Amino acid sequence: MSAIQQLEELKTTALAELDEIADLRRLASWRVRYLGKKSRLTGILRGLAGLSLEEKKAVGAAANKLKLTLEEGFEQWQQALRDKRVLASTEKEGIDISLPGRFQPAGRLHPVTQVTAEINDIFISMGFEVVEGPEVELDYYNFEALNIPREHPARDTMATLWVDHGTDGGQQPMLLRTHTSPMQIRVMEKVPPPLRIVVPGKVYRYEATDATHIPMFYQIEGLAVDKGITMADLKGTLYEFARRFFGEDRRVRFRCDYFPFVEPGAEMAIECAVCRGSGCRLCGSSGWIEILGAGMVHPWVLERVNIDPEIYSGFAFGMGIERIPMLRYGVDDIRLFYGSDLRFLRQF
Ligand code: 2U9
Repeated sequence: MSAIQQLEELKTTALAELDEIADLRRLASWRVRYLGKKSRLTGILRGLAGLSLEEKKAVGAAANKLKLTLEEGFEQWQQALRDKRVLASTEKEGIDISLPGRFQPAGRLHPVTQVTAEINDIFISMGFEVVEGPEVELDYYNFEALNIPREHPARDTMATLWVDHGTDGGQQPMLLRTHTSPMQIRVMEKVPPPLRIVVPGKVYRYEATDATHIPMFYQIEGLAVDKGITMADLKGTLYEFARRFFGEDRRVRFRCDYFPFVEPGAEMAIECAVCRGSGCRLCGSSGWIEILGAGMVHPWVLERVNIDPEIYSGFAFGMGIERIPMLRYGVDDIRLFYGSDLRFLRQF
């Protein structure tokens, strides 16, 4: 029998046998028998060396073709047997694999978290570092060190939530911070200038709740202290922030304001996106929306943390965070952010 005939016969018997196999163990021994090192096929392929060039070509091609056919047959049969085994076991266990899976909803970042990260990134790109601090604070850091002494009228406007046990072991009243500024004091006490930091975080006020007021909200404040810092640096930094966050074409307005911890103090407003300055309901017909307060750090504040105001100066700013997504997305009630209504939160 010629080698070609032998290969033909091998194909017929191997495939007929494969057809009869019903389990994976027998399939494995079939593979050894027909494709293994000691199989007829391997023998024929090894014997090619002794054949004439003509025969080598013909037999070689036929043997390789058969090898491929058998390998494919093996793979297909193996898959079929595996599928059968899965089906049999799911049937036995009563599992319906045609049922659709349970929906796993993907989480997302809260809109206030998203906006905070965006604001942080803008200031990081301008050389600021992000720091965070305690929410339960000493009276000293929240008021005293910020030039707000006990008898100062600003204490009345800062509706404060005092912590019940009230002291840090007897001396100091404690409170929920009314702004993130106490952290800037803590940093200045420890780190010598030059300093550039932003402090995002929760702040608390004892206030009645309505569409624009809640007892806990987020703030981000910034502080830069160095030699030769001027109001021009403050304006340049905040203009750049406004351009990056609200867009190139938004006009910005600076006006004087008063805060006990800065001198001079200022407020920054952006042009109203709805009316572009002509006046509407959103901006209270002024055409401008106030977004932050700022100023040059009061020399008394610097002195208290042992930074010489004759050598160093600094600027600071602060803004409420929720107002920003409210303006951007046209949300008219701040309470929606904390109502845990997923129909609202999923939109961001
Ligand atoms: C230090 C010195 C100065 C931070 C400042 C404001 C002005 C301000 C308000 C905006 C809306 C708070 O969320 S809000 O109610 N903040 O207007 N914040 S200057 O000045 C500082 C901070 C720390 C040591």
